[in-house]
Amino acid sequence: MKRAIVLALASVFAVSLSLYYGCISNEPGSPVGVGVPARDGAPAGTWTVSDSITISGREVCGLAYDSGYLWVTHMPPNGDSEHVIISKLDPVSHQVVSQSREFAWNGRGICVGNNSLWLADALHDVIHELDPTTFQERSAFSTPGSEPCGVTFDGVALWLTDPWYRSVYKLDTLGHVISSFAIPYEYRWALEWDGGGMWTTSGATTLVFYTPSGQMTATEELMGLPRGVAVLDVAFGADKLFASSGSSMEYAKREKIYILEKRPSRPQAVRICHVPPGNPENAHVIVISEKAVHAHLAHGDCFAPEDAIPGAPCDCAVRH
Ligand SMILES: [Ca+2]
Repeated sequence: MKRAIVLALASVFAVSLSLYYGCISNEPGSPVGVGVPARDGAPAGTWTVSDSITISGREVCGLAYDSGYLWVTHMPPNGDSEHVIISKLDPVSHQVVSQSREFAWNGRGICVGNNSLWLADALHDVIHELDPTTFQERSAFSTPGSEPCGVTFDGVALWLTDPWYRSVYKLDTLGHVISSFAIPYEYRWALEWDGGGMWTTSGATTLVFYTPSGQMTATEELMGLPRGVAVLDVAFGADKLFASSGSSMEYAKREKIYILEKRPSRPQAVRICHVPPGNPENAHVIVISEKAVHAHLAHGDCFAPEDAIPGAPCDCAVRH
């Protein structure tokens, strides 16, 4: 998947979050933009909204994807954060396959691992381990911080983001802290393992990739989300990205799971004044891929005006 380089963001969401979002009770500070290099070898592209799933009358919080199904934590509207339900959804048909009873928890992040569901409960500051078939609680342990949000599983260990404590923790499945790294107190609610590291939110519609040692190595912007949406949690699956939103003042946006697909970015066509080696009088305009620009400039070509006609004579001594 791609890691576009992005400079973020807007700041209005921070205010509306604390007022209108039940899943997140603490108010984040001003968001900080980050612009960091893309991960090596990552294909370019842009996550763009292609569809959405609605859970009527509920605010969608945590998201996880496993074996073709989406696991969703959701709450009643208007800031009620003590009545979470977990739904297992088919993201293709949008049908609910199974659903838990209501728990008196502030259910935020959710993930699947070791054949259990793990749910971050920000009311009791614990992670609950549940049977994914019966939704019976198997165990629970206290979290090291006080605002457990996103939780994800790397195949062996759990990772937990706690924006209030400004930390991401690596935990074993008994809750012992293996390691941690620092994060800013801005938007770091989401957590989703992806190969050698994890994505979290770093802005209203921006994701940032952290290595397990806490280095930010990529950012991505999520495109096409309705105005006012701030992404709460994300899940990857079936070449799609699923995103929940809780910050919008418009309730309908908080009922949605947005489905985004990666659109490959096409290289831009660039007009160049091509100077044939040894034959500068024959310089003429050509159209090339932006990827080839460097090589052309290196042998004496120059940029042509954007409206230059291909084939027309040109002169690199003239400044365009
Ligand atoms: Ca997630």
